[in-house]
Amino acid sequence: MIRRLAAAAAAGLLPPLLLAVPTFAHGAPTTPISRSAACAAGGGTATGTAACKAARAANGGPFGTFDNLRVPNVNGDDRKFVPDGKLCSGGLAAFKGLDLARDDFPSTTVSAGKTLPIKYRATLPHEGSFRIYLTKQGFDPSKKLTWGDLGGKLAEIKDPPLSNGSYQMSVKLPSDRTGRHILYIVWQTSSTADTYYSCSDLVFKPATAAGAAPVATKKAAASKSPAARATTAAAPAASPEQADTTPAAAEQTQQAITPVGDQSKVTLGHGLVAGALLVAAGFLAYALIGGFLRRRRENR
Ligand SMILES: [Cu+2]
Repeated sequence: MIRRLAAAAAAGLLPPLLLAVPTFAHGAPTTPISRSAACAAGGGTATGTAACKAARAANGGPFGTFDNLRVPNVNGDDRKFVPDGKLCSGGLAAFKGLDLARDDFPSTTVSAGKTLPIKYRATLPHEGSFRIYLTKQGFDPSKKLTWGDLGGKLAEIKDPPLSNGSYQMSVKLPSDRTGRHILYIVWQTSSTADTYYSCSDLVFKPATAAGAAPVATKKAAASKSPAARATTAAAPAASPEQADTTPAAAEQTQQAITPVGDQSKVTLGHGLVAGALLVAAGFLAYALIGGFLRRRRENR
């Protein structure tokens, strides 16, 4: 009888447990929009854009989830683990489409010399440090990103405040940049073995237009209705002002990404969570099999 109860409980518990597994998620920048947040599963705010379609095609298979671009046991030795030309994917096959050298990934319009706010979506928060790099002046977006393209660190920020499900940071952008660049963020966690990598495409406004608010994202336009998206695509000659979107629109696309909810309180490492789940799964399997065998015996 007890076994049967256990089996019934196990049958009821197993599906939610399995559903819980994909929430072993982690993080990626949404402001400025990262390639993974724009194109990969779960973020996917601009999957319909030509660049994201091309990235998926180049991937040759499904993307990993947007917040899961992580490499274990790097311990600060980024260049050893992430090869030149594969910086945007962290060298991971599940994200290799993000390494494409294209000048039309969803981007954020910014102003040289201004402060750039950064929101790093934390679907599962971890302790750690963010190292923030920017491509040097002269970067050629028609070539794949290499370590040599990046200048020194713009900033290193340890355990920034977490609010509304995102780590909130900011960096001062150099005043000499023009044209298209990539903001490269390395999140080396200290509460797990993982280091996260991301590319956020930036477009520096011409100097004459400087002074306006820096955060405006094309992805917001891309998240509109298919018709609106088509209009956007059909009018590439739009002025910088038209390409910009209001902060409110950018905020809406933030919210389109899976809410974090109570997980913002979770600080367990992946190993602990995975271990606990394994133990739970083992117990449930034992209970299920035990109940099954007992039922067979009773039926004889
Ligand atoms: Cu994580």
